[in-house]
Amino acid sequence: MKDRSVILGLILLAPIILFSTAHAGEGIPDPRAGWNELWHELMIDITLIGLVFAGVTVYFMVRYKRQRPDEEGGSFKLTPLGAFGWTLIPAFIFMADDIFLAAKNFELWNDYRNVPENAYVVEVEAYMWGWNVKYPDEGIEVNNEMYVPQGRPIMVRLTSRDVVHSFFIPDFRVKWDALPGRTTYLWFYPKERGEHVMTCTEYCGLLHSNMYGKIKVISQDEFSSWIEKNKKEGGAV
Ligand SMILES: [Cu+2]
Repeated sequence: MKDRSVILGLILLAPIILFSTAHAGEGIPDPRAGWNELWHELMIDITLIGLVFAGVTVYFMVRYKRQRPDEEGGSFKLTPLGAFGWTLIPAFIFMADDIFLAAKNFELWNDYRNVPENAYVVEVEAYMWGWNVKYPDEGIEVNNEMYVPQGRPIMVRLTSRDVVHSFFIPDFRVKWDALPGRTTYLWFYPKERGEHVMTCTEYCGLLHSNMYGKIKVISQDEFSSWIEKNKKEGGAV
C-alpha cells in the first residue's frame, strides 16, 4: 500500500516536475517554435496512448475469446482495493499527461499574449476584401503586403473597417480576429528572410477567398531602405 502511494504521488507530481524543468533558458520566446513543439508532443502522446489502448484491446480479444459456441463469460474477481488501483492508476497516468500538456499550453499562451518590448509595430485594418497595412511611425500604407525586418518581433495591431475577419499567418502559427470598433493584437517572430502568406480565415462575404497577401521578411538594411523609399514616394501602393 505504501509503495502504491509513492507511485501515485510521483505520477501526480510528474507534470509539475516536467513543467518546471521545461521552461529553463529564457530570452525572447518564439510562438512558432513553441506551437510546433507542443503539437509534436501532443501527436506523440496521443499515438502512444492510442497504441496502448489498441494493444490492450487486441490482447483481451485474443486472450478471452470464446472457446466453445455455448460458453458463457464470467466476470473477473478483484478486491475493492484492486478495483480502485486498476481504475485510478491508469486514469492518473493519462490525466498527468493531460495536465502536463495543459500546463505547457498555458505557458505558450502567455508567450502569445505577451509582446516583447522591442517589437516593431504594424497596424492592419481588414476590409471587404483585403488588408490595409500601416506603418504608424513612418506614415506608410500598403495593401495586401507587409514588409517586416528579419530578426525582430513584429506586433500587429488589428482592426476591421466593416465585418469580423480573422488575420492568419499559417507559417508563423498565429491567428486573431479583426473586429470593427475594437483593436486586437498578435505578434510573431520572423527569424529568417522569406515570404509567407497572410490570409483571412473567417468567412466574411463573397470575396473572402481573395483576402490573402504576402508577408515579406527582409533584412534590417533592406527594410530601412524600403521605408525610406516609400516615405519619399508617399507610401501608398
Ligand atoms: Cu475576411
